[in-house]
Amino acid sequence: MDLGNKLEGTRATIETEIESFFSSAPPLNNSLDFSEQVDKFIRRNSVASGNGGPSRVVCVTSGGTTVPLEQRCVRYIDNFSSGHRGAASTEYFLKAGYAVIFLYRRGTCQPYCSSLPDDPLLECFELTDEPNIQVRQEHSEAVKRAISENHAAVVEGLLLKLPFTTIFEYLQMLRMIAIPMSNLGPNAIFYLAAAVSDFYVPWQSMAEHKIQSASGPLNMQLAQVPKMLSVLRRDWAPMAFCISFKLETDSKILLEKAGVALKKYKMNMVVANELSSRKEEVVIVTSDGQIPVRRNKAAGVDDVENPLIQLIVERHSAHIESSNL
Ligand code: 9Z3
Repeated sequence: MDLGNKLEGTRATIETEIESFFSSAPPLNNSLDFSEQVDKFIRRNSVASGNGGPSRVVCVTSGGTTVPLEQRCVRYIDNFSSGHRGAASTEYFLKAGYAVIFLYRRGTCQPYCSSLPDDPLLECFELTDEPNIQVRQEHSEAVKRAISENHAAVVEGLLLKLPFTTIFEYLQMLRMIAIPMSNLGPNAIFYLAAAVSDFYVPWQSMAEHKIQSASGPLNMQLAQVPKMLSVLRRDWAPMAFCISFKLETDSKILLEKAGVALKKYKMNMVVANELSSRKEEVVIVTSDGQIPVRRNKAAGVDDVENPLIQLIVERHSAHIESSNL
């Protein structure tokens, strides 16, 4: 078999796996409503922006996907991600003039909430003369800022928040966002910070009811989740600026694996991060080299997402210019 035929064969296998993933996944509960919201948001943000320039829209994915072990799910496998990266990045993209589709795991960090106490509702408010409540003095500035910034973004139609839980929901939603976003051509960004499951139990081979412990030790075979990055790039949104993330716990293999992902999935950038240092440093891997990006408290840069998004915005501008030549 020559190389051309072999590549064709691999591509056909991946396509079959992807097709079977989607056709066997439990359908989204509210898929019509979801599509309408997404289409409306993209249409609204595809007209020229206030400064006359083209509107830019970014889909930020955030948080980890779950893999249910039972159809009536009692147990699931989870993927680590607090959602901090996605939430903070969303704030910086909004600040840079982007409209943001924030596809996030239910219950993970939200934009503008990082300065609130961990348990915002109970910690932020106090009872005054019943039935009134008020924001506690010590939290009032942070709460006011969070409410007004979030409100402004939502009311101006620049922030659309869409929650997922399972790998089935996440990938169906990503596809339903990516296809209409392709109308934005090079003005669209995919910033794929969600921690996506690599292995799953196909719906049709999953137990319907709670797996019984009386049956003894559990043996399960997990199937591989088909890699959607290649179809995202090739079929769903071919002109978009695509940024994926590579997470490892072993720093020795991190950059090499990020480089492989960059080429294999034809990403514009891969952001490489190690679990323990992810809040301090990331390395942006591109076809013309590696750029370390660090949090630098001394220089007043309080998180790594601030310089990261600045750099992405610059590179995205260059991508738009070169696509328009
Ligand atoms: C990341 O690497 C994110 O930066 C983190 C952010 C999940 C580490 P936190 O949410 O952490 O702020 O707590 N996300 C991508 C992880 C991932 O699943 N990447 C896949 C891989 O490494 C490629 S799509 O194979």
